[in-house]
Amino acid sequence: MLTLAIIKPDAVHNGLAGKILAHLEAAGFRVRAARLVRLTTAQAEAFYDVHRERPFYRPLVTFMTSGPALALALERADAVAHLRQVIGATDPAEAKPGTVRKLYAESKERNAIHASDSDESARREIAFFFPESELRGLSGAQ
Ligand code: 3AN
Repeated sequence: MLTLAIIKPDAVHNGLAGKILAHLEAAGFRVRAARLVRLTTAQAEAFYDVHRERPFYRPLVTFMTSGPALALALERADAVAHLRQVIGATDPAEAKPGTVRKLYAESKERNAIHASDSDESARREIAFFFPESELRGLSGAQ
């Protein structure tokens, strides 16, 4: 099974990408595809389209386009649910000890990492960053 993570611009800017990736690998995830991306406004708007009506949508798009981010296709049994546990709650103040967001996030918006919230989202979000040709042969990708 695959899921998508994005190490967000705050974490990349703060030099935490390597530590977060090591954390994910130690949690049993294997990197199956990776890309450092600088999202355009149109791309960030499309990626977060479900939040279009929310008050935090515009600041979120601005933040996600503010610098490079690291998109990762990660493989593990029960990948989606497990990654959500490993990253912790959206707000680092509410995240459990030892989670990525508790350890590395600055705030509810600048919260270090994104993870897909369902298998359907994972398929859509992986396709958003990685062409099928790069994922061919990866279990769960098709
Ligand atoms: P998660 O990333 O935990 O799945 P979502 O999908 O509800 O959270 O929200 C997407 C992103 O929008 C979050 N990662 C966070 O950066 C931002 N966000 C969510 N809720 C808020 C909020 N109340 N204030 C500011 N930013 C928020």
